[in-house]
Amino acid sequence: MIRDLNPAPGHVLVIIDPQVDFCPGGALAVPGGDEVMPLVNAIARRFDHVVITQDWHPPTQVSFATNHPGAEPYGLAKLAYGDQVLWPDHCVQGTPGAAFHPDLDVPHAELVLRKGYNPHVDSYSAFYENDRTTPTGLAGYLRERGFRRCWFVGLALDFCVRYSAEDAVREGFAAVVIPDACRAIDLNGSLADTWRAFERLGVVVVEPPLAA
Ligand code: VGL
Ligand code: ZN
Repeated sequence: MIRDLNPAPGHVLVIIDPQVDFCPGGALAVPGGDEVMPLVNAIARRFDHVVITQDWHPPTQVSFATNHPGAEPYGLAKLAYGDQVLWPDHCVQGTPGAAFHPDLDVPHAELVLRKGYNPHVDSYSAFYENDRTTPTGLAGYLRERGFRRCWFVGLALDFCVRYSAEDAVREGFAAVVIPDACRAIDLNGSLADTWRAFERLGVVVVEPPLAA
């Protein structure tokens, strides 16, 4: 029911990785990534509670192709925890590319959650690192605050937004994704896989404008 999709008590907006490096001109540019900022800002104004995640890698991060001699970005590495896509160096801690995009305007965000700081394990999801077992602490934070439904916007739809929404459902939250306020990388069918995963897990996909 549409009315249930409107932000309400117990709802939190989670803005995923709205960072310079994921926008055109950045180190891991998502096509159109900068275009989402005005809509993200407008959606955020409707929420009393907002959390922002920040991809925050050390230069030694295992998902950087530069840390695998001879490897190319966008290839795969077989790591102890499974296959890991290798990325261009991006969102390195303290660098301009790791900063939030200058058009992001969400002063009332209550938590900035950094992820991907473990050199040995990447972290797409806001809830679990890519070993799928190391928690970031977000589930406990959201539960302790009494939130029941997480709404997701940001970058990239088929990586960090996808895994965050899936893990939200696994952690017992209702999950809603607003694709208009997301952009995708679309690597080897990852976007089609994302829609299938959302369907399978019961992640709700909505288009704005939300009902008044
Ligand atoms: C992301 C690839 C690597 C994302 C982060 O935010 O979707 N993708 N690091
Ligand atoms: Zn990253």
